[in-house]
Amino acid sequence: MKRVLSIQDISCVGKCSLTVALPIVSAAGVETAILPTAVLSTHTAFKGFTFRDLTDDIPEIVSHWQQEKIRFDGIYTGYLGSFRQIELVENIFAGFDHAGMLKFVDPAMGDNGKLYTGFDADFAKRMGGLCGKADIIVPNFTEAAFMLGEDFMDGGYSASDVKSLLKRLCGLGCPVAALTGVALEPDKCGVMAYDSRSGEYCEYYSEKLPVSFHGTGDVFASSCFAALMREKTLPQAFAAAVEFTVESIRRTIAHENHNWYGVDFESAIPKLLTILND
Ligand code: PXL
Repeated sequence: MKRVLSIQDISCVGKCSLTVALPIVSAAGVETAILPTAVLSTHTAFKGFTFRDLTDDIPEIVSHWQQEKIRFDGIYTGYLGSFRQIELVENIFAGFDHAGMLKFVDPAMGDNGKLYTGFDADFAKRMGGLCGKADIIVPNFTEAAFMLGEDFMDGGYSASDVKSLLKRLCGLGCPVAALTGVALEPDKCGVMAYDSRSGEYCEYYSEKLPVSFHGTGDVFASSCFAALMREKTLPQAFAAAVEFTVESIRRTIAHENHNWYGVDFESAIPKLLTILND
């Protein structure tokens, strides 16, 4: 069985980051070690959340793993809370790297043209530096714009606008960049990616639902990463992740009193497994 590491916060309530990554990647049949970077009472869209920073624990945890000669087949990072945490993640990438270890970075920092509470433009640029050390990155348009220091493309973009944005994202240094939340037609939404090694683009779209929920980026990233660890190709992984994310949103809005803070990915897990076992 493959063993991977996911580095992000624990938002105790909120269905994002590790409470999404751990169940999804584990259910996919991949051993999932975690490195929690902070413990929050909820994610940052709630008011009055608590935040316990765990940055100072990270070096000791990592050095214990190194003593134990723990090896990871992939590392998936999501929400990171500070410049120092980004630097520590870069050290972890370098310290555990070996041929074939997949470094997957979701620069989870914002959505709908805005950065989440606590982040600013300098932090986004620094996250762009981490993206340069990844094998694959999966930003949305907001994160892409802030990392590149560009204006947010709020709809009205063409396929060639997205293609050139993807090339600029690969210019950060990663061989593959995938942009999420791409909607080139009114009722379709999905992902477009560029592999700078082959010069090829790939894309996958599904139904665009007229709602927006927190945590969908984490559901997408976790399932995409899990699919890649299950040896799926990039196009297969994007298809699996888009369909799983859309199914999770569909199931959420089917409940009359659904959560506002996260999606019902749990009951969609059997669907993900069917896709992955195909
Ligand atoms: O879903 C991304 C995410 C992760 N972690 C925390 C967040 C968010 C989004 O708001 O607040 C703490």
